[in-house]
Amino acid sequence: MKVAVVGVSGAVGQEFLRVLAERQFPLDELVLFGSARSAGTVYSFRGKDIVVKELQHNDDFKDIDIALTSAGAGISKEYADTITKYGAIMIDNSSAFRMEKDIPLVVPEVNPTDCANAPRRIIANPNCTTIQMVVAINAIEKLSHIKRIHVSTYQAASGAGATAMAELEEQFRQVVKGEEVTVSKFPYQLAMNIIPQVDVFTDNGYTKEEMKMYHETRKIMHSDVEVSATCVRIPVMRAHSESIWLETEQPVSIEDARKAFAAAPGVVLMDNPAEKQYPMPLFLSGKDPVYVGRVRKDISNSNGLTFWTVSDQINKGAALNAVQIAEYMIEAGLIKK
Ligand code: 2RA
Repeated sequence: MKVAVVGVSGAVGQEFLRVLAERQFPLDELVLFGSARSAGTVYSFRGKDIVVKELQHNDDFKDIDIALTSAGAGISKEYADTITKYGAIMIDNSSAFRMEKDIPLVVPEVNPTDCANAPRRIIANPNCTTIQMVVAINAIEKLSHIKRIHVSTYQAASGAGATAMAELEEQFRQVVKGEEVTVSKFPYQLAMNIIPQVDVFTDNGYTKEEMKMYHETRKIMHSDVEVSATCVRIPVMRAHSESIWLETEQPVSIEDARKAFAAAPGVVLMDNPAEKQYPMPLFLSGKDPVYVGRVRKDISNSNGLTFWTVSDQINKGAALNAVQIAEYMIEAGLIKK
């Protein structure tokens, strides 16, 4: 099994290396691709040094079985044919193909069998906020169909990349020293602040990030669920948090909801308010699961349920989900080992 990572120098690209090694992914050879700037960089994988190759339109992907790509939508669109034309399966973390009708958008805990319908040999990895939410709400959907969701996200700096994480750290240092704060990756200073904008605004007043949660959730869940999101950037490094309110067709008891969360694949229930036990990003960065807490019935709607989730944006929100798609496809015989 020959695997390629495209965009290896980015935060998600580096997380691919960590996840592939940690999960002892069944690969015989790993090939790393990057921009002209990162070509020549050496990364170590399973004790072996691998030199980054410049991504080019050539036959470098001839013997590749799986390509994990996270280099931005433009690169994914430009290189999709070059990557897949010899038969490689491209699992793409960018937003390039997520809403294409003939490209499955997959969260393995929710809709793994969609991988079987990939005529272009491309599988799209959903947006981090969508992955986190659908892993959690899938537990409730199994109890009663979810008709409506309101979600507020509290998104870490990592979503804007490694340089954004470094900038937030620098901003905190500058604030402490009383220096002028550097602002470049975000619209405003993020340290000691929150910014109610992630990505650009669309005509309806929602941002592209918020509309991703609407469209992607409906595609993954094969559902007519109505989703209204407010996506907010907060001064946290790596893990996203989400406050989710949902309305189901039939009432769901708090006991049944908790039981469903506790049994749900990819979910850890962390819900003991009396002991101040609930998910917090500071302590859950780097972990695999989606953590769920603050589960309660909506006091204003007998079919309403509300809860809180935390999950690592770079791990389950990107690299881990993509690798789990590859693992599923191997297990299901959709990719030959
Ligand atoms: C963000 N979800 O958090 C977006 C892109 N990763 O910025």
